[in-house]
Amino acid sequence: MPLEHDIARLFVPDGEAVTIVPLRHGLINDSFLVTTKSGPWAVLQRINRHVFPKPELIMENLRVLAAHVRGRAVSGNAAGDEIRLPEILKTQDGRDYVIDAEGGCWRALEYIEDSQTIESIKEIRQAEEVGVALGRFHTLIHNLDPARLHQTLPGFHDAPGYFTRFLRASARPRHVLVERNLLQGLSFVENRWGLTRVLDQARRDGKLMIRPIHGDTKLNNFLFNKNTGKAVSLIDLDTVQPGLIHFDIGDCLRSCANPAGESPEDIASVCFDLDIGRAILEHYFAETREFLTRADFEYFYDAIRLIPFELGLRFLTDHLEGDHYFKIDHPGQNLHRAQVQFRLTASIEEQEQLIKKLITRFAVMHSR
Ligand code: GN1
Ligand code: MG
Repeated sequence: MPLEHDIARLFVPDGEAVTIVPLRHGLINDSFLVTTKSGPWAVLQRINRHVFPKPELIMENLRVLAAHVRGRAVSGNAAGDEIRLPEILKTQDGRDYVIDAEGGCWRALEYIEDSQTIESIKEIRQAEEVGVALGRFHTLIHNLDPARLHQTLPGFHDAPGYFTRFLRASARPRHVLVERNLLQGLSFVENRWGLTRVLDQARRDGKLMIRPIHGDTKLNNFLFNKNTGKAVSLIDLDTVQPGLIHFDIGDCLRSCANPAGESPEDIASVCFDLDIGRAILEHYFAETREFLTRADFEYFYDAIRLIPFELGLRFLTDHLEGDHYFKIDHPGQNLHRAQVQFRLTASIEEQEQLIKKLITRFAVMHSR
C-alpha cells in the first residue's frame, strides 16, 4: 500500500473509507486529494525536505497566521473575511504534522468545499477575482508583525542571491555549453543582471518595507467557488514569510497574465496580456488602499518585470546544476521553462510604457 494511504489514515476520522488521488500541479511538494465518503475532505502534502529543510517552521507560521486571522474576525476588523484560509487538520492523536520513517514531513489542510483551481484565465472576471483575493489576503495580513514569522525558505525571492548562484553554475568553459537555447538563455540573463538589484536596493534604502507575504501567488493557488466563480481562498501557504508584497504582485501577474502557461510547446505563444494585468491590478488596488504607499507604486513595474525574469533565472540555474530543485519529467524541461519566463519578461519589456502608465494612473487614484 502506498505510503500516502498509511499517512492519510492517521488524519481521517476512524472508519472513514478514503480515496487518495495525486494532484499534479506543484513543482516542489507532493500533494494528494483525500476524499471520504462524504466528499473531498483534505489535501495531504509531503513537504519537500530538500527545499524546506525545517518544515516545522512552516507549521509554526501557519499557526501564527491562523491566530492572526481569527483575531481580526473577533475584533470585527475583518476586511479580508471573505477570503478563507484552509485550516490545518490534526491527526487523530492531535498532531498537526507527521514525520514518516524516511523523514518525510506530512500535513493535511482542509479542503474548501465547492472549490476548484483553474489553469488559465479565460474571462476577465476571473482576473478581477484574483485581484480582489490577493488584495484581501494582503489586507488581512498587512498588520501582522513580520518578525513573528519565520523565514521558511531562506534566500527565496532573493534575486541578487539567485544571480550569484547562476554565475557559479554557468562558470564553466563555454565550449561545454554548445546548445543554442542555452547560450541564448545565458546572454538574456547577462544583459539584465542589474534588474536583480532594483527591489533589494529599494528595500535597503528604506523605500520598500518588509511585510508578511504569501510568496507563491500563481494562478493555481487561488481557489474559485465552482458555482459562483468567486475567488474564495488562497492556498499553498508554505512560503508565507517576511518579504516584499511586490514579489506577490509580480508573481501573480507573471502567472495569470500569461495565458499560454508555464509549459507551452510553442514559446512564441507566450505573452503578457495587458487586459488581464489591468483587471488584476485595478481590483487589487481597490482592496489595498488602506496601506499602500506612494513608494510602493514606484516599484510595481520593476516587480512585474523582475519576477518572471527571476523565475527564469532559477529554472536556468537548476538546469545547469542538474535539476535538483524543480521536479522534471524529462531532461531539458527546466531550460524550456526558463525560455518561457524569459519570453514573458521580453513581452513585459515591450509593453513597458503601457504598464507604467497604468500603474501611474492607479497611483494617483489610490496611494497615500
Ligand atoms: C514552485 O511547487 P509550486 O508550484 O507551488 C516554486 C515557485 C515558482 C513555481 C513555478 C517554494 O511552486 O516559486 O514560482 O514553482 N516554489 C518554491 O511554477 O520554490
Ligand atoms: Mg508553492
